[in-house]
Amino acid sequence: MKKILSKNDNIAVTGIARGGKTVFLTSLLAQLEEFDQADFSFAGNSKIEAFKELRTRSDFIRQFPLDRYRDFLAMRGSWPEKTSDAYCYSCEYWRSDWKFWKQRLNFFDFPGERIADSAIAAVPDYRKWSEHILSHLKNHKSLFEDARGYFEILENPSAPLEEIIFEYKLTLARLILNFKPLITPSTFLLSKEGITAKKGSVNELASQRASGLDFDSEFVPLSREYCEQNPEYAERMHKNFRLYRRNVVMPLYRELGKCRKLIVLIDLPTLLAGGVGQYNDNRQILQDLFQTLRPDSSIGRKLASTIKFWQRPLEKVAFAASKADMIYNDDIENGTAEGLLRQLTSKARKIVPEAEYRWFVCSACQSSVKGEKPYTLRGRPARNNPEKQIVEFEVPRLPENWPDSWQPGDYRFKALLPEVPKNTQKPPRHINLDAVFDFIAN
Ligand SMILES: Nc1nc2c(ncn2[C@@H]2O[C@H](COP(=O)(O)OP(=O)(O)O)[C@@H](O)[C@H]2O)c(=O)[nH]1
Ligand SMILES: [Mg+2]
Repeated sequence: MKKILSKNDNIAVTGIARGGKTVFLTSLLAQLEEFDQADFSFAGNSKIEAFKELRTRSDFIRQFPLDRYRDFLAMRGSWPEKTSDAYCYSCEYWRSDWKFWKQRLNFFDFPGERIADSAIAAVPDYRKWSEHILSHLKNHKSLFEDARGYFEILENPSAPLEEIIFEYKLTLARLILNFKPLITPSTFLLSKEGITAKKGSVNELASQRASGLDFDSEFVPLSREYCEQNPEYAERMHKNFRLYRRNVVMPLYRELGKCRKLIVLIDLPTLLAGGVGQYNDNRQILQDLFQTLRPDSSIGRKLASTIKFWQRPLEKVAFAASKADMIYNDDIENGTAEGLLRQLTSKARKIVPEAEYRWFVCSACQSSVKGEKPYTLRGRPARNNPEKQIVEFEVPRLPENWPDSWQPGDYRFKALLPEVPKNTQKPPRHINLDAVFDFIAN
């Protein structure tokens, strides 16, 4: 019997910027597309045939440029460049273990930083959103310290709007530099083009980044008193807020709302290298994501009333430690890496206990081999290596538990160049990608 019907799944791949989402999707899809050439085992050695890319229809979210990214990895020997903050990709194929159905997967690459905009999605009214953000900044002591200057300027009804906007951006810049999440509008941190705010002084960040869709349509939360005294400013903020909500936030949240399955990428080497601030920040983003996805949380309920698909609960979550090829093999084999992943995600998991959870340590693009000496790897360092030489280098030992405190630079992992066959028919070598797929696609 001809298989004409298809079973559909919507899967969000998420994590913070530079955590490996683009490379993960590129490699996973390459394995499916060139299944015969892949070392990829799922559902008791089932086969995939007739892989087909389908056009996705969205005016706001770009189609994932699979061929382009594959070529980047294979031909140029460099990692894919940043072009957009989010992508969609749909494909369809036959799997030998399914008799009557094709499988259709719709992937959605959702940048974790946008979770800070969940209140913009949930609260369509600009004034209510302003109240919400201001009370959040005021009621959290650690946030209030960075926002003090902003509350002061808002008390002055004759302060020009431009100064107020700049002061809000100084607050956002301070929050970024102090590793505090809730950077909203989140394009201040991660632009629509997928570019993150570079390190710099508070003033530099505030001058370089826009608080909104672009520099011509910035918005910030204003107090009720200030709005009443300056109705024309309030109107302008309202307009720019709506524009941002329509163009940046709602397309992503509508897509996220459709996903009952989630792959959350966690970049252990970067978290260890970045220090405890980065760890806390990432953990908070994760918890906010799960609060948002819970249909009966206060934010979830509001989202369900504006977005059609929000009501259905999450089914499956794969927590995947990405870039395992930067970690020493023994720390993967003895379970240390997975232990760290489990500790980091334990609270998020309890927020939505009904879903099915699994933990994986994987690498989309295995770019190292074990070195001769203990705790060394061999690969091509991405920095200070103009000839792209393969060298043996030391790798930090993973701690068994996340430490009480650690500084940026306490753990020094080496960023690598991708090691991928030039023959684009041969998908990248990977670690454990098939296990993630086996769990999430069934
Ligand atoms: N060694 C190694 N590095 C990786 C891997 N995947 C991603 N990276 C590195 O992480 C960077 C960011 O990856 P990308 O997929 O663009 O992250 P995104 O911002 O989450 O989409 C890349 O430029 C690489 O330097 C991997 O499998 N192995
Ligand atoms: Mg990306």
